[in-house]
Amino acid sequence: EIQAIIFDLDGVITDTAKYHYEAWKQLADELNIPFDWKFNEQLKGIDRMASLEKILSQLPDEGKSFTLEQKQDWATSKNMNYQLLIEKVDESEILPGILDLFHDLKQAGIPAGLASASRNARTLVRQLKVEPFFDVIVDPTSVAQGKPAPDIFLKAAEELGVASRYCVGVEDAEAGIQAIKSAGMFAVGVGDADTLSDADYIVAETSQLSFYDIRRHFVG
Ligand code: B16
Ligand code: MG
Repeated sequence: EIQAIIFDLDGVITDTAKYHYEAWKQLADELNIPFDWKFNEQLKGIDRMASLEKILSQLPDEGKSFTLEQKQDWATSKNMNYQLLIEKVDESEILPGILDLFHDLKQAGIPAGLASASRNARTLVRQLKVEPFFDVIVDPTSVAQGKPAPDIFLKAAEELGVASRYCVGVEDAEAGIQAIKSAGMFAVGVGDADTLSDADYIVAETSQLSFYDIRRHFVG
């Protein structure tokens, strides 16, 4: 039986992927690095510095000549772009079906955790007014390795006091599904079935997420 559900934020609870894209695009344009939606797919679930490294690796010299300080400045600049873009996010940006799912979990007495790679996750959770639905919000700075490593999902399970095999993880990114699977959990993917083929159960959109369907498919 399912004993806990652990959620990703960006792309599952709210569509901040478009703001991350916009913020990286502004930086990439300044640096004259080609950047489009397709490339942005690779950055989903990947933390800020690792995302920057991927973008810089597009340059012929592979970004090897940049100092750490320079890279940190660029990462900060992207984050400033991002914070401006998310300033006005409110509960109207909660993705379809998510509130119903949260209410069903509450009713069923199933605790929920948040395992987002974003250092802005707490701010967003507050702006979206979904804080009361989470029993645990993992601080991504407290885990050694980002997604696709299992660390953040394992930390959420540990803080919830539930063994991995009774946990369900919900993710929109390939790196996130890998993290859930390496944590030994049941993976629910939201999005494209080809991209998320390692998931145990896939829905195309958040509106199709239902606790009862997840429970029916669950193999622990
Ligand atoms: P920040 P998630 C991830 O959040 C995003 O998918 C990814 O695009 C972003 O780079 C990462 O958070 C770090 O975000 O710069 O705000 O710390 O999908 O794990 O909720
Ligand atoms: Mg995500």
